[in-house]
Amino acid sequence: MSLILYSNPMSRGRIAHWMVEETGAPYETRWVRYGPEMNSPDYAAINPMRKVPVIEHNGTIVTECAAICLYLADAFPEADLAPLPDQRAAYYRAILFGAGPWEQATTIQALGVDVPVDKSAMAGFGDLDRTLKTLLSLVPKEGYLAGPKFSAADVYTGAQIGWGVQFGSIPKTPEVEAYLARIQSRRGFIRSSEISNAAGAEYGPG
Ligand SMILES: N[C@@H](CCC(=O)N[C@@H](CS)C(=O)NCC(=O)O)C(=O)O
Repeated sequence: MSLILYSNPMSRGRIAHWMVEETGAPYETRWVRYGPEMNSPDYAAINPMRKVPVIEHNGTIVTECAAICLYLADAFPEADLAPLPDQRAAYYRAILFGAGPWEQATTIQALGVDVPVDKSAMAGFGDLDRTLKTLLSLVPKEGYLAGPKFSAADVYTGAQIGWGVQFGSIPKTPEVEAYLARIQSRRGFIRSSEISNAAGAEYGPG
């Protein structure tokens, strides 16, 4: 069994790193520096997007944080990171809402681009206000995004919620705060954050 994580400590790779830790499987981390290393032909052969993260599991390459989380949950069923297949409605919705509408809305906001009101029907996320309200409606009072058990949805979309609070795009309501405390007290989150924080100075954007 081989599991390799290609990441940068100052990147969305932290999501994949947390997920890898949650599987409990042994893995190797290969830090990839921004700039020439990420744009090299060798790395482009691994991910033609020239971005991190990537995982390589027994020779199979998976890119895209959301796909990595979904893939690892299925590849390591013993880690119990996905609901049963017939109980995955909230699980898929939470992950794909985070990867689609929420990512788009926050990217557009960070770039300072305004979607004209008469064009919001064309935008998958509609508008930021609607997307934020919908995301907040997914945050449970108790338990987790996909039900009573922690799952890959809490890694992927939970990480997005954590960053949203950190960078001010999501309000720190009591529910959000309590939810983040539940997921961020996990050993996998703490360990992956410690490893990335320690590597940040050497491999971060500088
Ligand atoms: N959709 C991708 C986004 C990955 C991404 O944008 N990664 C950034 C770091 S957070 C990156 O590698 N940027 C380097 C570059 O584009 O040169 C995912 O979810 O994995």
